Amino acid sequence: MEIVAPSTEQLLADFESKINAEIKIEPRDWMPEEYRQNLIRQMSQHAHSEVIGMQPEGNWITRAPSLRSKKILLAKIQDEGGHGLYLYSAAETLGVSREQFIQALHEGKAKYASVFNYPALNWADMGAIGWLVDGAAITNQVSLQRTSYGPYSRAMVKICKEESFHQRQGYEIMWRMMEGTKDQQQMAQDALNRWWWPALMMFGPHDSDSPHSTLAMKWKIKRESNDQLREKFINKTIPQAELIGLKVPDQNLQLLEDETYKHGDINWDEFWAVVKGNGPCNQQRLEHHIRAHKEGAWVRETAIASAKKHNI
Ligand code: BYC
Repeated sequence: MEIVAPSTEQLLADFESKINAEIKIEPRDWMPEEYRQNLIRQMSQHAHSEVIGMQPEGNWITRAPSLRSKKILLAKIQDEGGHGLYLYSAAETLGVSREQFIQALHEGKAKYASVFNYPALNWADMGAIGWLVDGAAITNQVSLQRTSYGPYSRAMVKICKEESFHQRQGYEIMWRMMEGTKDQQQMAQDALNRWWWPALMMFGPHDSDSPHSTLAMKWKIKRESNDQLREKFINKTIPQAELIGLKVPDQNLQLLEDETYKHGDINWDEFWAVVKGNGPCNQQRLEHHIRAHKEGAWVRETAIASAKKHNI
């Protein structure tokens, strides 16, 4: 009997019926090239965000106000490095090597979350980053646990467990500062003022200006849109701010009849400037990564030599 290879139309129909039936797409399954490319882009950017995101907090390990807070911050930052590893490994299943991902980052061809291009000025920023940045990230990542690509989805499950601890450690820092002196309360409010809008920008442009969303939603790479997730985030975060006496820096914030919030206009010019490399710390973040990568070459060489020696 002659075996006939399925046509591209048949392969696409099978792929889409799996997506519709909530069956995960796995690395060896056939997938449309656009699906693969969109995943490579999003997952590698996500991995880079985790690793570059270690920098604003890493700067504060030696200046943490107590041994307890130092240990917690150290563990949190280490987790972020781990998240980068899960995500690079998951992205490598799409046929791109780790070296290629890092090279694209260093050449400015791959992005990472815009929020990490802002400076962390004082200890209250450690609270604001954990509470708002990890809080925004977890809102997005809970949704991505249901993404259609198996390795990405499984990486998200593990990451979300750790991320919820991160969000709470940040909120605890803010809450303790709000119970402190007037100066400490002002520091907490100032950190919220500076991180609020960059955290809202983490969800990306409005749906109407998001070129990748249509396909990503159709093939369930993304399960909720940029605006839907941003709304979820503000609805859970604003009551948390109010509970400890903080005020969200949005003059046009509205509480709607259904008890949900509508935020004021986001400064998209600022967002795109930061995305294009012109934020306050873009150059510093990238230079630091390139330097650390060069200085760490001997670790990679030793690990490879050892793996070869032991036939791993
Ligand atoms: N920053 O069509 P769109 C963490 C770009 S780290 C920079 O909506 P998409 C943590 C976008 O790439 C976790 N660029 O895109 C770590 C695209 O440009 P390209 C971070 C952005 O992909 C340490 C263009 O704008 N989380 O938790 O459908 C310490 C058009 O956008 C951003 C993730 O990475 C941005 N914010 O949707 C503490 C989540 N937004 O690629 C905490 C994974 C958009 O065409 N990523 N752009 O050149 C996603 O869920 C999606 O990629 C996004 C954007 C929702 C971000």
